[in-house]
Amino acid sequence: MLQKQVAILPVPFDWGASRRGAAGGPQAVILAGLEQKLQQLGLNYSLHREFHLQDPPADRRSSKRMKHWGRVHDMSLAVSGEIARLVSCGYFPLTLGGDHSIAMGTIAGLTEHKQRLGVIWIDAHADLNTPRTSPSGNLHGMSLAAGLGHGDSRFTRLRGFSPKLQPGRIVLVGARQLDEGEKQLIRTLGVTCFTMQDIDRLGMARVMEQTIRIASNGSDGIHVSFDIDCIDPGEAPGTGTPVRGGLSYREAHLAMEMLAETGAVTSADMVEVNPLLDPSSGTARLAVELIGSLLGERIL
Ligand code: Z70
Ligand code: MN
Ligand code: MN
Ligand code: MN
Repeated sequence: MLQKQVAILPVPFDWGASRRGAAGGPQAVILAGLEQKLQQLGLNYSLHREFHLQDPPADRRSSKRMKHWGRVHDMSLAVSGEIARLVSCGYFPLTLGGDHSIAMGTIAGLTEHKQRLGVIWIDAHADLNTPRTSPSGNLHGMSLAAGLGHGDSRFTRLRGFSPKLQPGRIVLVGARQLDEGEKQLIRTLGVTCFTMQDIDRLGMARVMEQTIRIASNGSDGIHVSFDIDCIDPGEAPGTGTPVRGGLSYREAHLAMEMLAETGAVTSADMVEVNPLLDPSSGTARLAVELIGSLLGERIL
């Protein structure tokens, strides 16, 4: 069972994506019963509602290749500072997005203290674009690349250092929609990527055994960055870029349970929950359940 106190950090931000709405993710996940879940599990937690983002109504810093980069930059800096503080106080930071650009902030804050962080990126996408390769200019598709030192220096050098991550300790799980530049970066850097095809062939259990071995090899912590669009849209419709052929409910829970059993996970993001696209709030409830499994909930 998790020893540390969980610090829930809501980051209601969606300027990194093409559709609005993921900014409602933190509130949706909290309303769907996140606190009750942590209480059931007997975990100590704190909800950091006092953390507020400055988001000026007229911030025009934006370009075709990096849309709304000004807002994304200010958010990343604020999130990274708060995450660095939470880590130094000994918390397990649980960041609620928001779109996946918020991970630039969490990774920058975490790696200020952990220079050998393993990262497990569970996502239909790789988020390994750079401003040069991105077909969309959306920064939520560039967050993992930035952590690895690829992209615009305003993001790669957040908090003054780059690269923040080593490719040998990064594992992607559930990928099924990759852009050309992302495929190239995966190959040239040697990042491990378990696609949906790998999961079909090997089964989720073997994929996760290998994932955990790779991410924890010589690492000083494991960060799980969970994009809800990894799940099949039939199960999780409330997300901005649904892609068919995703993880089943059971595969996703198994992955989280196996991660919990390692006792090596030190932080997590839950991102891209968009309540506007799922009025039934089933997607937010699923996010709560999956967080429960990641934090040690067991069937028996
Ligand atoms: C595409 C891009 C993306 C999340 C979509 C999509 C990126 N590769 N990431 N949804 N979470 O625009 O870069
Ligand atoms: Mn700025
Ligand atoms: Mn993503
Ligand atoms: Mn995604």
